[in-house]
Amino acid sequence: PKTIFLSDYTPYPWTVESVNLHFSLDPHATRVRSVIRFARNPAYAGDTPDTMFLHGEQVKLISAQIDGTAVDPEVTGEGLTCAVPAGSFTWEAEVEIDPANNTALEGLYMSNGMYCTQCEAEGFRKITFYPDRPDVMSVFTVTIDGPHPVLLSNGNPVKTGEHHAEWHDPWPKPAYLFALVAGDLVAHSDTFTTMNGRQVDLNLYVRPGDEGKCAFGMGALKASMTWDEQVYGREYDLDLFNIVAVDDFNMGAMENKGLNIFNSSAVLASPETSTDMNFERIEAIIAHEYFHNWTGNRITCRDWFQLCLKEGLTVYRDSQFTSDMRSAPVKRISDVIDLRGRQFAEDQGPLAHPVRPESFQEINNFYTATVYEKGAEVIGMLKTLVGEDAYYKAVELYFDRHDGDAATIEDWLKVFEDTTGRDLTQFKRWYSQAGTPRLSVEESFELDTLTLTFTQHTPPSAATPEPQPLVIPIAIGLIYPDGREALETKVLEMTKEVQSFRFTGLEDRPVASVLRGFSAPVVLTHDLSDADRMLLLSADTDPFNRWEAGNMLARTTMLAMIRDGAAPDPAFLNAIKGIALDESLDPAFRALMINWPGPAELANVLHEAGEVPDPEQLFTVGEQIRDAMAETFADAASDLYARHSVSGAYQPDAAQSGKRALSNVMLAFISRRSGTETAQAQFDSADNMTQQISALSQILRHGEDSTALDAFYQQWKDDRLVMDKWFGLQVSCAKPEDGADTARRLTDHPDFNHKNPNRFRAVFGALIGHHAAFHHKSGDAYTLLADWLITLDPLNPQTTARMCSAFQTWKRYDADRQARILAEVERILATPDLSRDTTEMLTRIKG
Ligand code: B3K
Ligand code: ZN
Repeated sequence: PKTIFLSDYTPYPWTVESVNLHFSLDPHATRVRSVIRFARNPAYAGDTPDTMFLHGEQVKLISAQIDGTAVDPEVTGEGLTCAVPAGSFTWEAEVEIDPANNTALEGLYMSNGMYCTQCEAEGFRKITFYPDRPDVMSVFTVTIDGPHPVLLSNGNPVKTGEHHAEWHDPWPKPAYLFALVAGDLVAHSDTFTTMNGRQVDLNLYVRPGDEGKCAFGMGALKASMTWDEQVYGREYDLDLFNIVAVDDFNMGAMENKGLNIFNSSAVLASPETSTDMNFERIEAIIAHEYFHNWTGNRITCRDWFQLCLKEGLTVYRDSQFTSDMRSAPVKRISDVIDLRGRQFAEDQGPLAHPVRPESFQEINNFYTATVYEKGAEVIGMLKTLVGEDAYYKAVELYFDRHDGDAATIEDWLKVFEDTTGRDLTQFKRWYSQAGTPRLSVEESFELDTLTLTFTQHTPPSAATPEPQPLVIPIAIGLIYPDGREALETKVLEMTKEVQSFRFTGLEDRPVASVLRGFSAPVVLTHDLSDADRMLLLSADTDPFNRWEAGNMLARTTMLAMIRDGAAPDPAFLNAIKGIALDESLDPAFRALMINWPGPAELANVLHEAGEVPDPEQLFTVGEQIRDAMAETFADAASDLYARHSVSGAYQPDAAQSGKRALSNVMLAFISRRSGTETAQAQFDSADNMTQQISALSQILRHGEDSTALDAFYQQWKDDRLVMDKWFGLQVSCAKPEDGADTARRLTDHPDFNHKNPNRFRAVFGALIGHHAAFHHKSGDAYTLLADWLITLDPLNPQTTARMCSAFQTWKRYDADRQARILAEVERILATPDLSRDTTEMLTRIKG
């Protein structure tokens, strides 16, 4: 396969002035006619070539003309090359495609009888011949003839009717933002009046039967539109905003201009079928896709290496939105847990790559936690460094200066340099260096002065063999032993490899609260005593570091159990209990405080310390902790459970879901000690999915029979999204030694369908997420996953390649597990005609 390099970028020799597309829909023989107006690109250095290349894959060329004269281009598997005139010209072509056989779910495909598209990153070339690159932007007019009542494309409707529709999108866009939908759909409609008084029609299109699952998503959309006006001054720019829900989708959702397409799991919600976590995720994804209208669509990316320009910024914006809509500390803590779980694993293993990668074979493999989540952290650091006011000024300049552009990270940083006068050359290393920086701090105290000496070090990786020092914003505060704050949050700016900061005029030696709010995505080593951590746990004014103090104590406790079989310290367990009982604290925050590090995090910590994690032992220690917690809460769990049960109508808001989170942790303790009676009662009386499934999971873990599981199946067998939960939960709740068998048995179930990514991920995502089951010493889970990846690859390379990352941590484990994983990786790689996607992932993972 060919490797593409950032350094090889050259502009396309032509601009595209307009695109007209006509679709005649047919399951196996859709005809696409295109009329594309090309002109010479003044930004192209050198002579315009006399042949033109257009991307095209799996499209059958029926006829082609240039300026009305038939031409006969040379067509390969990647596209076509055709002689062209020197000046402007019009390209016309007719092609045929086969949406019904498109199982890759990229380009135009079918899902339950409806037509839909997914073009990002390079799917438009499966629809027709085109310069399918993000820096080629054009105005699209689309007509559709089809058998369906609802026919949609981007922009504003010119004519809509049954069986024929015409759409015009006035905003120039790259082809990856093109979308088309046709189906028997029903709309949940509303309107929004923008800050300048323009009325926008909003529709959420769903399959008949799903109408009752639209209200929440619509509310989230309107809240997002208001928020983006108020916080970023961004107004919506079309008369219409459509969202369509589809059941077969490779990821969460897609920000196509004016026609967002969503995985139904990322938009459909009702109290009976969706959990609190589902609601929160849906709200965030709707916001994310909506925010892309400015950060992604109005300003797009020059090339795919700049992906973080739109994704990092848009993730940052959606996290701000969630913080504003819900609890900011809870959102921050959850984001950091997620970052450490997914992004750190990636950045510390063979798949490590910079936030802005410098080469790739298959761009779909780079929609990663590093590009998205670390990309968002980099924006957060920039904001911390320049301050809130300068941040919003710079972003405003970005919108003014680059509206309509296909921009770069250089453009993005330049608006900050121009706004603040800062030189961001060193800061830019966050975009170009792979690897998680390690930050350590040494303290010394003399008279009234505390000196903190920081050392930074980024381990070299294949992607970045010689890392240089980064600019690290370190937010710190100081707490006196009596709990008073000696210094409010202050941001230190570290630029050197080793750097000291002094704090004078102190009454007493304080405890330093370092990296407040997790102000940089680093691994921090700070040798605080347990007593100091206990002080921060009880008195830190920064909620993130309060949680972090507990998390570090929990880690220390579990590591001591793993290394020397020590018992957990009752004083610490009781401190956690004290926090859980503190009614002045947000229940959601308390639920997070009771949470212990999971096996994947511990495996990572052990690996960092040069030790080999034993998944079986990690599982046992986790069980011991849960037993010890259940004992500690023996006299409090029932009361806490009852006190935080929610009465009245279900609301998916932060207040109610926090209560349910806390009470369901108590339910777990109760079930562990006293059996499943309480869980069964909750299951029987539940009027919402959060309560029902929390109860079911306790029954599966601690109960005897499968009555509840079967009842759940009977109740929900016609609801795909709920059935995904039914599949996943059985794997998550299985004993480690039964995990692979449970998953295998579920793949034989008549409702299992590997072509549906949600169902495939329900089973295998749960298996991969069940650390002790996935890494069971038999190696069964490795083999089962590999078998199914081999089966899925020819059908859906994108989802297959993504699931391969389950193997990325293989080097952490013992020789036997390493050999087993490697054998499976080799076996997959040896499969004839393996996709470029999967080949690239596994080759990188092997290292
Ligand atoms: N931009 C899309 C992701 C497309 C992934 C293509 N493999 C969704 C998002 O980030 O909003
Ligand atoms: Zn995005």
